[in-house]
Amino acid sequence: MKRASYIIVLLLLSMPGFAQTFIQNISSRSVLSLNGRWNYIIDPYENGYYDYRREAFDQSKSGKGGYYDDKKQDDKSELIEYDFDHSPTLNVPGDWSSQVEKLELYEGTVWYRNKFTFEPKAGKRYFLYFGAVNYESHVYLNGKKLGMHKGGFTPFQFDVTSELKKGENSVVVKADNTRKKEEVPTINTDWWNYGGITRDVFIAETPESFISDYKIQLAKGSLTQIDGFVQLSAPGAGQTVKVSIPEAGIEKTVKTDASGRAQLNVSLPAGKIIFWSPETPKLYTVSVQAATDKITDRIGFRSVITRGKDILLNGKSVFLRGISIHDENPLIPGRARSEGDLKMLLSWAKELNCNFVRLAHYPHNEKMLKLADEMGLLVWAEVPVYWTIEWDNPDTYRNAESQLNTLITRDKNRASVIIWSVGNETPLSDSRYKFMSSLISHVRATDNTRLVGAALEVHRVGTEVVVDDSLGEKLDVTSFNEYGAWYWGGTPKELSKYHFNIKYDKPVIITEFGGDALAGFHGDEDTRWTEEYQEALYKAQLRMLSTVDGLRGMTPWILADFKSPRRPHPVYQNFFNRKGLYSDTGVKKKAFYVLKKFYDEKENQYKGSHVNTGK
Ligand code: GCB
Repeated sequence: MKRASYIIVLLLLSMPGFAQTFIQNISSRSVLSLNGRWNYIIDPYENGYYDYRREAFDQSKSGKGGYYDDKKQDDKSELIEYDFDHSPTLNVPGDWSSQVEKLELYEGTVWYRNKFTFEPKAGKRYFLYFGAVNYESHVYLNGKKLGMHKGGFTPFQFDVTSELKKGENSVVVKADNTRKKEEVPTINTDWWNYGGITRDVFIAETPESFISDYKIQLAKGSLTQIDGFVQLSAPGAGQTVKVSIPEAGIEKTVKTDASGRAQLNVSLPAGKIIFWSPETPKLYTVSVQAATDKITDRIGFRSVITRGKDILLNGKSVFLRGISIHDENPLIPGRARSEGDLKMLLSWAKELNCNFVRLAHYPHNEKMLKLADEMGLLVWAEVPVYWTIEWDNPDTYRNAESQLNTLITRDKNRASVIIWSVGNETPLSDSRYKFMSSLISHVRATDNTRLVGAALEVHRVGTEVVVDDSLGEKLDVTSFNEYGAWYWGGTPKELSKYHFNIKYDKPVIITEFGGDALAGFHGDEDTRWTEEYQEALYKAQLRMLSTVDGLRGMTPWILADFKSPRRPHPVYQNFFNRKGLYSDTGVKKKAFYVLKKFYDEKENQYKGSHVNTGK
């Protein structure tokens, strides 16, 4: 981000009503976890937020009266109609939909309360951090409003240094997962609207003046130069920052400018660095040190660019053997809660012989990206600009850009991330073109070291399948979803008559194809919902896609069955989208082995590949 806009964002974020920007790699700081059982109150009429005239308590003169006061009776005649202490509890992190039967389909407000004891230290600053709350959250500490945040999948935090008390503290969150037309995502999606505090909550400690952000990555297309910056919380020119990577013998001292930012350029010692790749996911311990603060991270170094129809990873042509993944553990079923859940999903992708995952359709847990770094999986990361959102609404645009910005800010040091995606299956129109073009420009201005993609749609002209979306000109890859033999094109055996016509000289990534199969339901290849239909569909798709000139990757839909209210068929779906290669009990379906075989072959074909090999 340019310096001026960085300062404007910081100013904006420090205004009341906005959650503040977060601190890079905050979980590696000294933290007090607030995960555990939180008391909750279901509040469909938002009684704890509005009075009977529907005036918000927290906008009133006294600011009192809401559930966030977490009040107890002062005397026995006092009327108080809520009581967190005697209310039931929910696990945090964890969506409410999967924990309490009556909340499975609930969309509205739930209040959460957690009490904790604390001993603030002099000279330290404290930040209350939320990994994600779906969708709108209002956060209060000891009765005082800290701010609100929108977006169900992005982290946020508040500086609580002056609000924290020695002894007992009470944090209250109003979480509201009401779907709204103007929001991102909008009301219509194909996934469960899991509500609540779905990711970690903690209090992080920093020195008074601290390292707030840094980017330490190879320069665009370079294998010899690290480029980046370190941002300190305190403005002021001439502050010293030292960046070291001991294992690579790198140590560099730089000075900040007036905004507290130091630019970083380091030439790599020739032959000393092992570049990160799925085959060798080498991470280096990188430490960043300022006068009063030090932070370490595990960072990999790799380059990614396109040349013609090739994707070059560290200069070599790569085929992206991918799979799409939702942030959902089908065995719960519910949002992934722990590192174990996330590891399970990525291990399943590894079993399929993937080197790539599409983390659809919104920012996944930060830990997922760290695991992908460790396990050697390339990542397509996405924001929920999904289907038909309000293209003409400036607030909707600001919201989408802010989610994208947070995603990039959070994950920019992850070698695994090679593509930022600005959306999925958005319908052609002028206003949508403008909206999405602005998002693409935003990515390019914020992080030019990755590729930009979007899951586009295709259209059919007779038996020709075309990508007639001019947004394709602005993207680095021609990436699209196509549902031949499921939503169009008849049965799998009829697919052979279709062929693709793609006008761009860019790598092609098929971001979705697939079909539903109920695990254990068998029949012939023409019978929908059988494993045999899905298996035949995968075979026919892979045959058809192998004729696409420039095919350089795919992320079929999807790793595992997932919950969706759009899927009510009582026999085959039972509110699950059944396009998973794994069932909701973790059993592999027949199509799994078809894709794995294809990936094994691709792996061999691309072994030791140099520029312009592969089809
Ligand atoms: C799509 C969407 C994805 C759906 C999938 C389906 O095109 O991108 O979110 O779940 O199709 O199963 O229909």
